[in-house]
Amino acid sequence: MLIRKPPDIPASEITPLNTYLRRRDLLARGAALAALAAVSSRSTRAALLEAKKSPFSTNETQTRQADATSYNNFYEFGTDKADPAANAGSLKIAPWSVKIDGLVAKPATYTLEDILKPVALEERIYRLRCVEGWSMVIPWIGFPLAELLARVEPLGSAKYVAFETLVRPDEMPGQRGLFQPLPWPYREGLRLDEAMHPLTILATGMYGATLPNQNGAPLRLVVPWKYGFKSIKSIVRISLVEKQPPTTWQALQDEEYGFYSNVNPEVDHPRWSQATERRIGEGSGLFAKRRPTLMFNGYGDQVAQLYAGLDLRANF
Ligand SMILES: Nc1nc2c(c(=O)[nH]1)N[C@H]1C(S)=C(S)[C@@H](COP(=O)(O)O)O[C@H]1N2
Ligand SMILES: [Mo]
Repeated sequence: MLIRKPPDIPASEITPLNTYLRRRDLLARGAALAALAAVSSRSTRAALLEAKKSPFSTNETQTRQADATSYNNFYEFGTDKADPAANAGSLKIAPWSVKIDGLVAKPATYTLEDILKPVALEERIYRLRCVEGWSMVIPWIGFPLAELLARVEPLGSAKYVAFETLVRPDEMPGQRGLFQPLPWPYREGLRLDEAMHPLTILATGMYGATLPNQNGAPLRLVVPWKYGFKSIKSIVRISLVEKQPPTTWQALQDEEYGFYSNVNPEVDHPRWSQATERRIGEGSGLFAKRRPTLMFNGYGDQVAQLYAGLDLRANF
């Protein structure tokens, strides 16, 4: 497995990642708690943070790492599934900072290192279901978004959270030239209670390593009960706002892509059914096995109460 150095962390401080990987073997052999991921700063002694296997993880078969890192949607690098893996190497992910602004008591621009210093990383094995009708099971490494939001102290007037990916045409071929598939920056949004839900994470890694650029390095959202496009990659700005923020896919086609975009087998996309899905790695073409798509992608026990009283056909 290729282990890349997390951005901005000197090699001398990276040893604990190896510890983490060694302990992952223990986990595989059945040890209850183990995994260790490390984030440390240059100035303070290396802090070792316990990355436990989350109780929120699914025990379904994981998608092959090679598939999860070569079949991607990241339109900043092109619209074909193979484009992000081919082109995302040009993205410079260090240094990286995220501006958190809007309706918060403590707006801040955090470096990636600032963001990671106090958090305990966890491995979360989540399904990712794309609106196009395919799904994967990916072992993410990350931490609840709620922990970061708490640090900036959202004001009572904050009702939604808006996210933006960076605009950097020099490094992102999909952002230059005549044909640009989307308006930039790529934007997404969540209601504040969705953003604060314990299943909503910011991921910094997958498969025991830092995130490959094509999967949204160095920091991306993962919201497992919503279609994949809500899980915005390579985030540079998070804004707490009062009104429902515009999102990229809604701006492009609001008949087809709603704000909520909860995985819902009962609400079809106008051009295709959402009742079933193809699990990547389980055959293709004529031999593709299709699985039933589950309401809220199978996370209904945890999230259905967020939508009590909301008409999910009108609010798709
Ligand atoms: N910035 C940005 N984020 C994005 C996208 C994108 O084009 N740009 N595509 C989305 C879509 S449609 C999906 S299905 C997931 C795919 O994540 P993965 O490539 O890690 O599987 O990323 C989402 N996040
Ligand atoms: Mo998607």
